Amino acid sequence: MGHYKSNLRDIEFALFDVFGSGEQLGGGRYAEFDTDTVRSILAEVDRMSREDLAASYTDSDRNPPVYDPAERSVTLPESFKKSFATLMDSELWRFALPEGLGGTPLPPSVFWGAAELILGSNAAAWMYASGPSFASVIWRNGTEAQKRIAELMIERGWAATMVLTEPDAGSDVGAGTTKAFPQDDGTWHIEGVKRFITSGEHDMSENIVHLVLARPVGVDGAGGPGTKGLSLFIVPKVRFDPSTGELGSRNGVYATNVEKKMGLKVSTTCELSFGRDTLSSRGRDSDGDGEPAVGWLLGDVHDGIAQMFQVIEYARMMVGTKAIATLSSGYLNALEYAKERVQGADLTRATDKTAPRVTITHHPDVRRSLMTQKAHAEGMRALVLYTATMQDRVAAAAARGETDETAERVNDLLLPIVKGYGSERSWVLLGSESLQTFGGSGFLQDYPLEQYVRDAKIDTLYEGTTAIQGQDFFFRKIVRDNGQALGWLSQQIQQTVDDELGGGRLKVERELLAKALADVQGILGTMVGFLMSADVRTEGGDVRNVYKVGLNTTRLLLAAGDLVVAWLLLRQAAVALTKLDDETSPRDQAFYEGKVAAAQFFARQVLPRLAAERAVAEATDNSLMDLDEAAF
Ligand code: ST9
Ligand code: FAD
Repeated sequence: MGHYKSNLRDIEFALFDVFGSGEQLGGGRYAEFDTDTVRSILAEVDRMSREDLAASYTDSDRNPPVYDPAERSVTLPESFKKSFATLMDSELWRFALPEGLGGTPLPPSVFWGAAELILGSNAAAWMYASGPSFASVIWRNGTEAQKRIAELMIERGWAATMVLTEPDAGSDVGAGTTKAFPQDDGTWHIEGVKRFITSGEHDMSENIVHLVLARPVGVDGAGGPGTKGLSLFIVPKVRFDPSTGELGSRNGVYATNVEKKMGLKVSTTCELSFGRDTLSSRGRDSDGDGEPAVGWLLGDVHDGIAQMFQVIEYARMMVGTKAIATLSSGYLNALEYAKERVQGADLTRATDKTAPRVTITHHPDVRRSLMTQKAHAEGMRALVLYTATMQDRVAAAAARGETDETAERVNDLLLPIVKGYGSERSWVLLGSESLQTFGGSGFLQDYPLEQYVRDAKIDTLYEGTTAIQGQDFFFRKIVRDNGQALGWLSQQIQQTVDDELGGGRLKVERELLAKALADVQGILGTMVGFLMSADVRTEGGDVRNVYKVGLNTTRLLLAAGDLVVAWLLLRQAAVALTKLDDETSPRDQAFYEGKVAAAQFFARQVLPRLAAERAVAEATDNSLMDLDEAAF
């Protein structure tokens, strides 16, 4: 048995029984997929993930990629190459491509349901498979000639990267100093050093197309300070004939280092050096040095950060899904272990030294831990899939030539929760609960948990740290949006309470949900008050009050995550209760009872903590900011 324990049953329940993803199938742009077809696709992705993709997960951690500094090349382990080839050969990536680029679009909610299976079994394979989806960004934004590059990327299976970070420009992307010099032939020469670039070098495709943010030099109206002065360039590893794709000479971009990491080791994290001067200043003299790094300006427009955010939004959804997928498998591994591990007597017979020993699932604290894991994993899965249903609405509107503004705004609002809350809760619970369930055995490499913990930590860091997600959530997704999306979502939650969803069985949970909604609104109201009091144009305004906002952005993000997860669990429980009214098989009955139990547990054990978070937020002062740094 491989490491990966999927939960296809719960994915299908959320998609088809709770969120109604099946209703859009069988007609319109999804005419070729009915629910049965989609269920069989999901079943095959599940099989492939558990068997073919999971097969190399451990081996490629123990035998990570090898970097050759002389050649500046990287060799990946054979086991991983096999998994990756299986994923690419499955052509699942076509489900995320537009039809014009050879895609067969599936509803985004179904796509992300399938994505969870791949990301839980071998997330690095998914990341190396980014070529087609990055091609679609080039296709959407590019000139006619660049659209051909997008087609070539797909035809020839080229890989791709997103290149933002520099040694002195991480969260602060706008501090980047990599430059782009215009050339007479319409191309650009890129010069600078980028850091931490995922899939920046490997030996699994003949070419890698880098999407690079750089600051144009000597161009009117472009190249100014900050993120708005950055433009996006297409920079291939190997130059090519733009009509046939036939490979030419090596371009001047090289992996000048590959990082040694805590986890996710098979995913290469590279320093990339671009351009003639950069390479010569590093004293390199092997073949290829002195070559410029030649690129093209995407769409021939200087709109780099907005274009790059099309990739980032997708990648933030991906990172949140990866984190949650790992927690789910961590929980199911822990559950299996707990059902078999015999240790200690039942607490009711603790003083009887002759009492029979029981499996640890009999111990209240282990049950508390298991239900904590289950409720979070299933609730956050619902969060991902609910967010994806907003993307379904966006796609459906686009197909009609319209826009669904509400769905766009709500999707934007939920993305930092998926990424920030999803990764924080998953990483912490994987260590504090899933690994813990194994006792000392969890610390060993005999079980996948120690690798899960190492591999999941990155999810709180890349694609914007949790702090950045919290700021994005408050300043951009709430304040700048004038609270429209949040207002809509709050109304949906309130509606669940008003409609008495779930009847008498969920009465207490609805009351707890209503209280939690008030607490989150209380935290938000307090923060908005701090923000307004920071406005120096108003009487008594003190700009330093904005610190009080910054002291609470992560708190608000996590509290909002708890609220939304509790709401979605409650909605799931209400559906489960109606199913339980009908005759069900023993297996289904256990599943539905588990859904109700998870919602009740989360509402009763997690939501009451939001009152304390609110009290902390309301008591915020600037003492921490007044403290001399020497006192830390
Ligand atoms: C990284 C990669 O970490 C990690 C993993 C890579 C994996 C790659 C593969 C993934 C895909 C695989 C797909 C495979 C599929 C295969 C299928 C197989 C079957 N939303 O607030 P301002 C824009 S990469 C939208 O002033 P500052 C917007 O244009 C590194 N847009 O920002 C805005 O203008 P306006 C990740 C947004 O103060 C402009 O930016 N690094 C958003 O200048 C300026 O906005 C990071 O994520 C948004 N939420 O800069 C950096 N926000 O306002 C984190 C901004 O006019 N740091 N824009 O609309 C930040 O995000 C900062 O907040 C900052 C601040 C840089 C944006
Ligand atoms: P810093 O920005 O220096 O942050 C340090 C700490 O300060 C963090 O806790 C952060 O939350 C906090 N902080 C910083 N600024 C603020 C602020 N304004 N307010 C509050 N707190 C703040 N980048 C790419 O471009 N492409 C990739 O493919 C890619 N892949 C990666 C893969 C790996 C394995 C890793 C480790 C990184 C990758 N990155 C990639 C870079 C990644 O996106 C950055 O590491 C991340 O954005 C954080 O930047 P930093 O590491 O410089 O940390």
